[in-house]
Amino acid sequence: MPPKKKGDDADKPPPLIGRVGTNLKIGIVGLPNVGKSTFFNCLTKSQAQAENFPFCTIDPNESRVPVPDKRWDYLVETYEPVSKVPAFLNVVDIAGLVKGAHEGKGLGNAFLSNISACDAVFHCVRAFSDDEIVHVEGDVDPSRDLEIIHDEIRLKDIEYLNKHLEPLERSVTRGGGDKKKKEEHEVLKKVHELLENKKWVRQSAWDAKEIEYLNQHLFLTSKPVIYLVNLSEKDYIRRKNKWLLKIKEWIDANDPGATVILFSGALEQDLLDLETQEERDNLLKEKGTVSALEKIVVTGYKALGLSYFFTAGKDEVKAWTIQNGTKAPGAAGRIHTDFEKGFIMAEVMAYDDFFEHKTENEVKAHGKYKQKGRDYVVNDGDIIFFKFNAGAGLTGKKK
Ligand SMILES: Nc1nc2c(ncn2[C@@H]2O[C@H](COP(=O)(O)OP(=O)(O)OP(=O)(O)O)[C@@H](O)[C@H]2O)c(=O)[nH]1
Ligand SMILES: [Mg+2]
Repeated sequence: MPPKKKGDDADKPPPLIGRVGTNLKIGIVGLPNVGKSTFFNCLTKSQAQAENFPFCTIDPNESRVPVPDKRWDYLVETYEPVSKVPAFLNVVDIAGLVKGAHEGKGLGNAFLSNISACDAVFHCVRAFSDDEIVHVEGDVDPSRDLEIIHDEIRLKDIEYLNKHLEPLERSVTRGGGDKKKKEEHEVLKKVHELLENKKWVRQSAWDAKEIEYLNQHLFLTSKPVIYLVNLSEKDYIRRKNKWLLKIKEWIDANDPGATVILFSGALEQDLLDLETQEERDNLLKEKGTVSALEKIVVTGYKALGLSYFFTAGKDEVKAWTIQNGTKAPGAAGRIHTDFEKGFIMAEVMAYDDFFEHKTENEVKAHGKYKQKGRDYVVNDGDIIFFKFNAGAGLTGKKK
């Protein structure tokens, strides 16, 4: 094995529960016919099939949506670059899931593997009344529906866990198994206890070593969830709905501290049908409300544990997605592997300093233009110029 290069481990972000990478996705999950595809279409300006019958969606639809950011807008205004690339949130519209799904009811287990392929969940729940729109449980009752989905996902994890825990237990109790097996066994026992107590994996504190074992399994219940409540337009505008208190009580009891965002699929659909931004702005003004989509996108992106830094110049203003905690060489590697290999330093301006002083020279004049080494943990919104050794002894600088 070649000797480890200095900094190899030191450059890695701290362990987080979940997949490593920047191409992470958030999946829209909920009962059938609650407006998931309608919401997906509004969010991503796509045209996934959305009709009034359960299980309209079978295969997942995937798209990406730019992450709105005033900082990126300002950099684009300032540099007027040839190329403008914002950060994107990858979103997947998943088939509806019903009670008993973990045992194969409804569309069976396929959708669970679709959730498994995602790294966070938008849990979409219906709180609008409309006799025309079929409800698979017969009537509208969001806290019951939240419970169904929450439970199905947990039960699926129990089923998966038992398959792995039993052989491990046999081997460890027989005195077999190395240190790693024993450690894994301890972690899986803890997972078992949590799940049996109706808790999700992410509702417990885990140390770095435990996270390594968890990440060999990627439990569905380790994924962050954002709850999206679909209201009628009227209820959304007046921020009132007869189910909201019950929803809050359910969240407080089952997922305390979770983020809940109200939206109206009907309103978002009306906005989507308009042709220009001006028309959309006028409609919102007339109704005295705002669209919930921006907040949903930004919150979803954060739930994935992602952030971004900027490169900014006349050629291009670009937001580069990184996992939170990424150090400067890893961030450089997002642009090009050579930048990581030949990393010399990162020249960094915090966005707020750039906004305050308006030009790079003024930021420098105020002593806020910093040169950072390989241990620097990149902050969300940093504007970075990387200096790297281009291999042939050349020194390069990337704007
Ligand atoms: N009144 C009302 N109807 C809605 C709303 N959102 C969606 N619908 C209607 O509900 C029906 C189902 O919408 P979809 O978006 O296909 O629902 P889904 O959750 O993707 O359904 P599946 O793919 O079957 O799981 C469609 O007829 C939509 O027009 C809403 O906010 N209000
Ligand atoms: Mg659908």
